[in-house]
Amino acid sequence: MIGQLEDLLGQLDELLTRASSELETITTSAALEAWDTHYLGRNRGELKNISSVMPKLSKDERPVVGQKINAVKTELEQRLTAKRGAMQQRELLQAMERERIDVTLPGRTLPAGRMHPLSQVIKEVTDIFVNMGFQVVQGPEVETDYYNFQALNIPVDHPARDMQDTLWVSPGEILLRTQTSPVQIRVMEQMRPPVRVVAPGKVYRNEAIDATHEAMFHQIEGLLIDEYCTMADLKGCLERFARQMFGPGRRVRFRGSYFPFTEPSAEVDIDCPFCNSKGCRVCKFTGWVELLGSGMVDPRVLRQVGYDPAKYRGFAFGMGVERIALVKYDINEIRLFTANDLRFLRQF
Ligand code: 2NM
Repeated sequence: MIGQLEDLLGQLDELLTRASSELETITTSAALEAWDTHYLGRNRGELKNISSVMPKLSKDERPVVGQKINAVKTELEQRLTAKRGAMQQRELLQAMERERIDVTLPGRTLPAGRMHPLSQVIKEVTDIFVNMGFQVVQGPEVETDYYNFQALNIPVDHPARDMQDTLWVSPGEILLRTQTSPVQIRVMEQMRPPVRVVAPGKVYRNEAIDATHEAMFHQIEGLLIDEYCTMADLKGCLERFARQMFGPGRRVRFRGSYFPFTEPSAEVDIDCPFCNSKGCRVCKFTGWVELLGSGMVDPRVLRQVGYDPAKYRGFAFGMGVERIALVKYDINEIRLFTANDLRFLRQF
């Protein structure tokens, strides 16, 4: 039937025209996929619906309609592919425009942290001793009575125990170390001479807190043990430390003192770096500033750790880190170190 054939071919032409012009108006990918399903869908697509009449056609008509269907299908598929490409290209350009970065804008400065002034002082001090051959050691902050007192020749009834107002964890047994010397005892127990160590760390005392005293502060203690070691070695070593830390021109004074763990003992002063000994607040008008305590390790301490005092001798020293920092930076309030006020910390 010629009429039916022409009708079918007409429908296919109309479909091509309508689908093509609708495709032109599409702007979203959702609409594009809907269009694809509507016209080219395998299930109920318009083209598929028209194809369903094929079995009813005659042998001669079938190839004519078949070719036409294929031509329309190919044409629509090509247009769809082209449209997809164009839309993807447009979306890419839009995304690039949206995400454009102005590389000429100035960068944002990242906030930079810095070392705490006490950490700086600890590093400076330990570096000086490391350069003289000492190694840095650490130990527990919670100690036993033995390591903190007894091994250091401070017996149970010794007045130093009252002086040092200990913070006890379990009274008479466990305590917060009042100095870093227990670290040195542990080191001597574990190694044979020669020994050259510095032990920086936190120490604790049951103090009345004021501008120059806190319950927690930092100490650096040092210890050298060898077969031949005299007071002259102690003086040379500590004089060298004082001048590297506070300037090559510093005068260094050794003043006789007393510690239970050293004999003889000496305190080391430097001429006041703020007034050159003319007298000021830092040196309390004495011209001298106290730097550290020191002495030749008492033979009783050596014997306690199993060293033969007839063969070995050594010197030891200890300094308060906060004290050194207060002098070095001319600060009059120790609590600033733990207040975490950035206006203070940023000055170092
Ligand atoms: C000081 C002063 C003098 C000292 C002694 C020892 C040890 F463990 F070897 F006996 N360590 N630290 C010492 C000596 C500490 O601080 C003012």
